[in-house]
Amino acid sequence: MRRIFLVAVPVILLLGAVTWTVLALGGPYNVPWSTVDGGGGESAGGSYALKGTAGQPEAGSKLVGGSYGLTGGFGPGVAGGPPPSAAKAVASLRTAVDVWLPENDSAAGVAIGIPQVVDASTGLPLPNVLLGAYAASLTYPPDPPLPPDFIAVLGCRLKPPFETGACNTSGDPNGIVILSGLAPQGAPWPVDPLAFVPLRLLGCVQNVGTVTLTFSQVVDVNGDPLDPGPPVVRTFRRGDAKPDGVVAISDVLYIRQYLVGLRPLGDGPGQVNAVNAASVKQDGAFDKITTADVLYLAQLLVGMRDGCFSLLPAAEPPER
Ligand SMILES: [Ca+2]
Ligand SMILES: [Ca+2]
Repeated sequence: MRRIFLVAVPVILLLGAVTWTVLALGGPYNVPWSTVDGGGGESAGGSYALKGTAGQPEAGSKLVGGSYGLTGGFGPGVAGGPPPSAAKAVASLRTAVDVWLPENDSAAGVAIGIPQVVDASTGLPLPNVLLGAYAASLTYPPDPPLPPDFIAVLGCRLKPPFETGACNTSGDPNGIVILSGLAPQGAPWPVDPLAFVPLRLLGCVQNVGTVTLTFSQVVDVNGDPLDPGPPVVRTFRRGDAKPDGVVAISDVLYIRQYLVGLRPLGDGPGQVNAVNAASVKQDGAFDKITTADVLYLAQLLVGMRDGCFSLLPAAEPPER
């Protein structure tokens, strides 16, 4: 079979994908970053084939006129794409108890936040950056199928000033909550929380459940992208109120001390992990931290409940 290959290197506007970046060297001029999409690849029909390429010859070349310059390049992921953002949004995923409206009920879960915006290179805070919008996902071990570490998401609520947005908890079988929010006037950081997601641990004390927060996009109030930073991963263990990896009498003590105001919630040293504590005994629509959690843990430790907090049959009295 005879095949004719036409290499169309110069035909940039028809087949190429070219990115132009302006080096604004002065004056109020701007050409926004953009692409002309087409791309290379092969088209075939009958005994003919056409191979196209992108506009390599122009990439990296620079046109200069007076005090202005224009540099050609490629799309994202290839050298010559948009310059990396100088600002990085630091993400947080912390455990918390929130009042759930309009039910006016409390719930234990995770608070999603951006507590800080820093220079991506130096790590120093950038106090003048105003946040404009974000998109994120929260992934967790789902049901079904039913792994021993699965976690239930019980809802989602966006918080001011990012109430305008979306919070999709429609039972994704892959265990994903999709979040997005918009603050048209801009919001100074810290914004913590952006949203609150009540969680319930349905595993047993020997299982660890993992929740991962990933910001796919964060922009400032001008629409300029910020480096969204790496994913934030949190692990949970039902009953591990003092989060040290084991369920013990100290966890009973931690919850009791929280209930009488002697110990705070939080993720730091000496603080009570709200999700681990509240999930011991599950409580209707949302899990709360109550004396029932103390009781269930104590019963587990004396052998009255199994590792999943189900009551065990009472032991037979010894024969005489
Ligand atoms: Ca513990
Ligand atoms: Ca509870």
